Amino acid sequence: ARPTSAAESKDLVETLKAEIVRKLTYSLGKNPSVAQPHDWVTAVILAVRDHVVDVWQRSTHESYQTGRKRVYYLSLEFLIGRSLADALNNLGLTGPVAQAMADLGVDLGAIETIEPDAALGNGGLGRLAACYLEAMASTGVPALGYGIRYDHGLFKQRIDGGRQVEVPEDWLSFRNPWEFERRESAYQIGFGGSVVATEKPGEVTWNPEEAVFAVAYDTPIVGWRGRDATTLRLWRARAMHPLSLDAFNQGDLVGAVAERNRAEAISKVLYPNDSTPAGQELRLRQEFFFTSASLQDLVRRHYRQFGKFDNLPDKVAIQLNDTHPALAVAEMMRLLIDERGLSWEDAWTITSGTISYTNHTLLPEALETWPVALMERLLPRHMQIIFGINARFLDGVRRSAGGEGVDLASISLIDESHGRRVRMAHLAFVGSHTVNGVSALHSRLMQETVFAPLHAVFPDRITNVTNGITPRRWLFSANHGLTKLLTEVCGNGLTDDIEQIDRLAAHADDPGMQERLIAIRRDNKLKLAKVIRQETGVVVDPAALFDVQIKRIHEYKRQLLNILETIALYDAIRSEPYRDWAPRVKIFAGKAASNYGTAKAIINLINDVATVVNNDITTRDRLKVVFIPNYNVSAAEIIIPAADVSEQISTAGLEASGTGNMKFALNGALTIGTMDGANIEISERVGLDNIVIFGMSAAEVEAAKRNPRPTGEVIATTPHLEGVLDAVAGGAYSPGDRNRYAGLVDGLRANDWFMVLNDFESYRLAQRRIDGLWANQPEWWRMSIANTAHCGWFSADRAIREYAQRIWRVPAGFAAKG
Ligand code: DL6
Repeated sequence: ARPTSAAESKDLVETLKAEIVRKLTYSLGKNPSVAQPHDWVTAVILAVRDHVVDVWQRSTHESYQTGRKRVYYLSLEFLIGRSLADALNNLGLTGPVAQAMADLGVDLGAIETIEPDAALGNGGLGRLAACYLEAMASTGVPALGYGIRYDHGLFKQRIDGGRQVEVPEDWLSFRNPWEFERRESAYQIGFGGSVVATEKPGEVTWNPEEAVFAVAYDTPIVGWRGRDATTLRLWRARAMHPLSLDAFNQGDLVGAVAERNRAEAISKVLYPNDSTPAGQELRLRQEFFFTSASLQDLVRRHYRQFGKFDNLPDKVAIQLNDTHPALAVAEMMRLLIDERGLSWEDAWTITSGTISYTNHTLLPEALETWPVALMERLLPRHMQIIFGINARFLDGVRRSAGGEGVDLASISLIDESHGRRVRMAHLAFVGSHTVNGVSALHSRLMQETVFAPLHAVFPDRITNVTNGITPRRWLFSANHGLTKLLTEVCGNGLTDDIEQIDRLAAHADDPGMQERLIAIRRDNKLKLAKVIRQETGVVVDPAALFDVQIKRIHEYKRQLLNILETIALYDAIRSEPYRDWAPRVKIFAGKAASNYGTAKAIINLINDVATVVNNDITTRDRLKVVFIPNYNVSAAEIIIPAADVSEQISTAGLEASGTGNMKFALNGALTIGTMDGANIEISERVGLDNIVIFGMSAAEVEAAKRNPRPTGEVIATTPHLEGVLDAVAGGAYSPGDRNRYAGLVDGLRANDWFMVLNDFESYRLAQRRIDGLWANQPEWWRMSIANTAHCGWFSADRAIREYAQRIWRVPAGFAAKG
């Protein structure tokens, strides 16, 4: 319970002090006088974890007792970031723990940054999973997230001579104080081998050639006000036989641990790919490993509790976060048929009544497929089951009314056109009762494009749940100044129901309110300016407009468009240095997949442009360009509250939703963006007069791809573009290596697939509109307030309630107002 009097507060601080010192002494074996900063942070986490565990055990026990339906969220990625500040904030312990630490002579703020970012994900998809686990705890939806406990998360990015260098990440090097190892919860995961018929007709046994153990590690995730907690259960791969004694005795030390190395490789490292499938066998092993362990775990738990399976769809909802866990469809069938003796029909009713699938991308190159031959070798029983599902499915369609007209090849789970491959999205689609996209546009495009043939067969299956973000991390924790003002203006109820933030709208034109917001933003910008100076050596002026694009580097996200326009702006300032230019800082951050050459060239170009621009005295007070290295969740928490402009400039139709767009708008940045993903819904909520929209629509992009305008013509008719491209291609920004960007520019000239050239002028004009708005500060802040006031709907709590009601059919424990 939260303290209600000064005496209670004092008692709480004293208790916390004792708890922390106890952890330091008895769990870490350190005396406070010799403890190092990482000892302190570990001791604080251990002490806070005890408070989380109290909540966790209560909620786990309660949901078990009441037999409530539970959600299992399967995701190959959880991009968690740091957990301490979040847990303290949700428990209402931030102040008391800070005081306790201060009494012990330690600055909590300073040591919090020692906690490593748990970067078990690449980008939006993994961060969404982390937001949703916290939101399920905050809305009272009983849930367990399943994933992999990678030894090494997403690589650290260094910038060396302007280029990205990948450095291995090692988040477990100081152990992970949040987790509990569960040796007793270990499952065997088989690979390879053969499938043989048993004596019973129709019954088979899979005899895997190889098996590894999946060992569970549990982390409790506490929700708002510490009312509830969910579990993140991550699997670690362990060898069945860690040491071969035979090989060891013969002196073959490498051979003695070969099995162990092969087994443990499964959970060794996160594939650093975003929007392109990894394709290698190890990835398929990872996918099956965590899917099988998770299903074995939930099936066992269910049977122990209920002693039967026919009620599984009433008690269990399994959400597949993209297709990475799509093998769940086949594995659930295998577990029910081969291991529990159910009939195919009953197993199918249960499987498809339990599973639902979220699609996160329509990029054709990102849709996972696996060669049939590889699946047959690695997962022979699953391949049989997939063939069985496919045969029944196609047969059913063929026999149905109108079935003769259906193009079976387009709906088949097997793609026969590129050497036989299993289409994982089709498998997930057919095996699910509901399939959702992550923004209104994306869900409509799913129906009209990639999934159109399947949508025709199952017209009610695709639905939309627009993504959401947790306001606890992305507003309350990240932006204390704004949160304080908001609770004053909108009332304390805001923290339980973020949609009450709309009360701010009434103050949009109030000069006093605007002044306060300006001061809050300035503080946030000062903090970011300090980080920029530390990380890049560049000094930026907090009075300048901070224009930010932070996300994975990808051609469709169009950092290239941004930097080319920056060059045009630079040229314009130099040619008219005495004009009244709005001073700007162009801020970039993001990682490129290690094998994505074009994305890495774009990072290089941004850094090269930064070097030229930042050293030019003509533009010194008007324009700065910075690339902040090693973008991660913690960096985002500092950058977003300091942004004036949020760049959401993907080629229309290609960004499924975006979630950064929501974080920025909620914190009051103005969006410059295309009509893509959730930008459209942001524009609908904040109003078209409070967002700067430019560029082609998704339909126009499609039309332009079908009937492309020659790029030479586009360049010739677009002011400034030829000069910018020539300068880049000719080495104006890479004087030591004049050819460095010839290939990048040649690629654009050859094919404007991502509409960088086509959208250039519209984007440039939109940026000049931004300049005009910045010059009119009362108007700027009116718009900023409208953004904050109307973005409460993009909360993960709203999204989770939608999933709970419409897809999982599980009641949320807490109503919106807490
Ligand atoms: O749904 C979360 C997030 C969206 O906001 C982004 O728009 C989308 O690009 C991202 N998708 C991926 C794709 N990976 N795969 N597969 O990360 O999902």
